[in-house]
Amino acid sequence: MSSKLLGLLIMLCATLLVSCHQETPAISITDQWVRASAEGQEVGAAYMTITSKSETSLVKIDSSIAEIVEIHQMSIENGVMKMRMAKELDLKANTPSHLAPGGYHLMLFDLKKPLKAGDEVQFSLHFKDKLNKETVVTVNSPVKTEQP
Ligand SMILES: [Cu+2]
Repeated sequence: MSSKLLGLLIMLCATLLVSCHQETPAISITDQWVRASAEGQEVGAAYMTITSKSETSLVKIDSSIAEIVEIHQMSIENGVMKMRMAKELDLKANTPSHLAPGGYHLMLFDLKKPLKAGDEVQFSLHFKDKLNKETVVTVNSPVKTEQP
């Protein structure tokens, strides 16, 4: 094989590796949205589907619109709706976690301004895996009046 051809092959392999790596992000966020707030309302809720290629945990969330963002779980106990704070949200590999009305959601406290339909809210999601490696994923969520 000529060295020229070999060089071309190496280059081709490198290109393939790079493009392959870019196609599948380690953590992907889909179906994200934030519920529009009513006048005078100081709390809000955000929803999304999170899928990670490997086991990890959502440990912290920052937002452009709220001072504090907590992970909450809603459930019905003895006919009473309860909301409980979860310190973190554990994600299994390749298993989508649905944050949706009636279940898990992100609770936004001390809104800096009303959540108006058509606006966008930015979130920085901090994940920590078993080796304590942190990954930050930024996502823009549209504000909607009802579940899309
Ligand atoms: Cu809540």
